[in-house]
Amino acid sequence: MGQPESREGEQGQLPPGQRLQRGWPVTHYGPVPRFRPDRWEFRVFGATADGDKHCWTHEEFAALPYSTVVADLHCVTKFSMLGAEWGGVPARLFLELAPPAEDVTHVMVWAEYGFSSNLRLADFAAERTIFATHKGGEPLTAEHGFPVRLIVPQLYAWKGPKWVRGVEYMTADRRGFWEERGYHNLGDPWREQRYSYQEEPGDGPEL
Ligand SMILES: Nc1nc2c(c(=O)[nH]1)N[C@H]1C(S)=C(S)[C@@H](COP(=O)(O)O)O[C@H]1N2
Ligand SMILES: [Mo]
Repeated sequence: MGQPESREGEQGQLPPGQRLQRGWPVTHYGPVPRFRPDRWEFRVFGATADGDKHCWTHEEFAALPYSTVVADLHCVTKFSMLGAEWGGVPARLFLELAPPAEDVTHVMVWAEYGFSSNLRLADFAAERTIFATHKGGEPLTAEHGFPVRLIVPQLYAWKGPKWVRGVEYMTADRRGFWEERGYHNLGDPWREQRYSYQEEPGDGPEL
C-alpha cells in the first residue's frame, strides 16, 4: 500500500544479480500434479462484485480469447530466461468477466496442492500479466505448469504459480506460500526484493 506499481520496463534485460540460463530448467516445490480434465475448474472467488464464485471448466477456459506476450522469467535463485513467448488469457480479462468488489486491493493466485502467491491488484491487472497455456506456440508441458500457469513479467517467477486453479479477490494483503517462507512480499527483481528480511514497513503484512 502506498507502493508504486512495479515497473514493466527492461524486458529482455537481466535484472541485478541475475545470470542468463540456457534452456528452461524446471523449478518448483513438491510433485507435478496430474491433470484431470473432468475435475479441473478455474475459479474466481472471494470479494467479487456480485458476491458469487465464477467457474470455468477446462473446455470453457480453453475457449477464452487467446493472446501472446513476450516476457522474461527471473527465478529468485538467480537464473533468468529471456524472451519467451507466452500464449494464453490475459489476467485482466478476468477482472471484466468476474469483476472484483470496489475495495479489492490484492489477489491470491491458487494452484494445485494449496500453492499460492499474493499479488497487488495492479500487478495482476498489468498489461502483460497472463495465464499462460502455451510457450513458443506449444502447449505447456506438465512440469512447466500444464494446463495453466501465471506469468507476471515484472516480478520474480515464484509470483507466477504453475498449475493454477483459481484467483481469490482480497480486500487486504495476505502472504502466499513463499511469501510466508522467507521470500519478499512484493518480489520486484529490478529492486532485488528477494527476501522478506529486506522488506520495509508497508511492503507487506506482519510475518
Ligand atoms: N505451483 C507452483 N508454481 C510455481 C512454483 C512452485 O513451487 N509451485 N515455483 C515457482 C518458481 S520459484 C519458479 S522459478 C517458476 C519456475 O517455472 P519453471 O519450472 O517453468 O521454469 O515457477 C514458479 N511457480
Ligand atoms: Mo524460483
